[in-house]
Amino acid sequence: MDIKLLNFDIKGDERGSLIALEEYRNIPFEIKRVYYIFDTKEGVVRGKHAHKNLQQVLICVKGSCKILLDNGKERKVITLDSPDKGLYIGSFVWREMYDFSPDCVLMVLADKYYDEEDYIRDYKEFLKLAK
Ligand code: T46
Repeated sequence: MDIKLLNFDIKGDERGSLIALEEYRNIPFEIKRVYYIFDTKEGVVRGKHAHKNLQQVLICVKGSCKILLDNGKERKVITLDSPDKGLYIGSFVWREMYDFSPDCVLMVLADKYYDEEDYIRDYKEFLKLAK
């Protein structure tokens, strides 16, 4: 499955903590877009799609959530619960985000601008394309 867990260095001192994200250093691509998901309501499941050609890194900068990942052959669940953890997701990986804590802020870095044409939103279609 085209996923990878990333661990970011925390620059901490007596004032608190800081994490820096840099393209081609600790983020393995050029960063074209950043978005964040917050205020997610209880019981909500987001995502439920895959991408044809998109690399992303998901970071829970506050709170926690779970990510179900599926490449058509196997499924994994990753918990994101710390701002020093990143989840890299490549193309043709179905993802569902759920179990959001009320304070969750899920930040996502992407290597492409938003393009609705890149989404595979039908699971049966995904299974055909992921073969
Ligand atoms: C992904 C997971 C992790 C934009 O206008 N620009 C954007 O860059 C994005 C990401 C979304 N939108 C609009 C499209 C929809 O009207 O925002 C609305 C919500 O998007 P969506 O339903 O796709 O959100 P999620 O949380 O289901 O999925 C998002 C990303 O779309 C997706 O690429 O991998 O987060």
